[in-house]
Amino acid sequence: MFEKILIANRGEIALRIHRACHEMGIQTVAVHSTADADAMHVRLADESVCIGEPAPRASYLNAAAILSAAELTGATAIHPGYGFLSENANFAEMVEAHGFTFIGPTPEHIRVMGDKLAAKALMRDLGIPVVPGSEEAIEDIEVAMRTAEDIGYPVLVKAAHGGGGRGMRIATSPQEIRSAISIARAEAESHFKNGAVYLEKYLAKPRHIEIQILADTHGNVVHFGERDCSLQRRHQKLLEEAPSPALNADQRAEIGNLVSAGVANLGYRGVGTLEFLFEDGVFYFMEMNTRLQVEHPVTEMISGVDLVREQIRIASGAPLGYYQNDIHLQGHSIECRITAENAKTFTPSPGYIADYHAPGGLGVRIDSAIYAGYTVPPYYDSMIAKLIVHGRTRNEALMRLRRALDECVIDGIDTTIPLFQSLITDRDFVNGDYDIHWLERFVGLED
Ligand code: MV4
Repeated sequence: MFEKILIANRGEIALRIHRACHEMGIQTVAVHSTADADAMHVRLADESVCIGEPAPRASYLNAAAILSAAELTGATAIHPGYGFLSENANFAEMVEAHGFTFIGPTPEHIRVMGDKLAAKALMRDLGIPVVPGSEEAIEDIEVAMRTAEDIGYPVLVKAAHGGGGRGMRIATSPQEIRSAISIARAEAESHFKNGAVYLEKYLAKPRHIEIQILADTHGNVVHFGERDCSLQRRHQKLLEEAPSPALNADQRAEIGNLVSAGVANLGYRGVGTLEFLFEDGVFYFMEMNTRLQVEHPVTEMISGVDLVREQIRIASGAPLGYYQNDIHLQGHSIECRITAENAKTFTPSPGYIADYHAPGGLGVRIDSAIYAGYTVPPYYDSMIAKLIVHGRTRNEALMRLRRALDECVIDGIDTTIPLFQSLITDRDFVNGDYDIHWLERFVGLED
């Protein structure tokens, strides 16, 4: 097992990884920008190294500085967390080339999943249902027209190397195809430096359902069921829950087993998430994330498995040590991503936190790196805390979430707590009756 791990991240996820390391008797090295000298992830780590100026490019994305910090402190493995360098295949390659262990999948698996078309082709060949669409990037408008006729309108033009909904355009008829392609291509070119686009059947009211898997280097793969991440605003998730109110046990087992079998044939290692759109009882694979995800705690709460501990064990070559039959999903978990933003306008609200009180009690978990007297810097993601609850039933989890939100004190900055307080009284939400477009409407009605 590793003696010392460098955590190449900041905020709550750096703390989350530190906690798993310390429970395993592993020393931690924090890296930080000049803006984060007083951050909790630095205070709790055994050692820390300043790696640059506040701008992410200069610090948390600075691969050379991070490798130097590992060399300097004698860390033998690097955990990238989420965001930043976590899905950068070149970084994973550099880490290994310098003799460190990258706590994550192989660079090859990261790279192929970054190419949406290649990922879809791979998954289809592994027996996983994918969204119908073009199998290659669009080169010829006539071919694109024929593909669109085959799959049926409306169709969606998507960026092959995209993400976050950029480079996406709907075409509802043949007349709209040409312009949809050129607009999507231009957007993809400017945002991803790659103008490759492809076609998919447009699903009007799906849910976003993702399956968590874990694979060791001995060929064992297990799944932990799904998370429902349909509640998003501008492609940012606000609230996630597990299990999904929309799935039954048979549907869960069926997609879970398909995914596990596919991932076993991939020869994948570590944690992974397969994202699906789910409509009218049918799953359609969209993308695979090769990192630990923000919302991983809801899966931990219903499974009792520490996913970060498992990542570290797998990276060290240890076998899983349990089978699918040993995994029992219990109760219901909900996560709220609390951000430093105005709850009505979503205007960023960085600044000084004068007072802070975290809720607690049975079934309540806070993953956060804030403290009373902390100043939220303006340079990074606005998420300041994840409030995660667990209950025996969805209703118990909802009641617990309501009282935990009411207990929470974060003074000095605006937060999105009031938005969650209003969301959890909404009838549709309480009934679990929502799709990927529901939250934008709800937020629109709020102001
Ligand atoms: C789709 C879709 C409908 N049909 N693909 C948005 C981000 C990107 N990763 C995939 N996205 C979508 N792809 C087909 N064929 C609708 C969306 C979508 C969406 C997906 C998940 C969660 C929220 C969303 C909000 C708007 C659009």
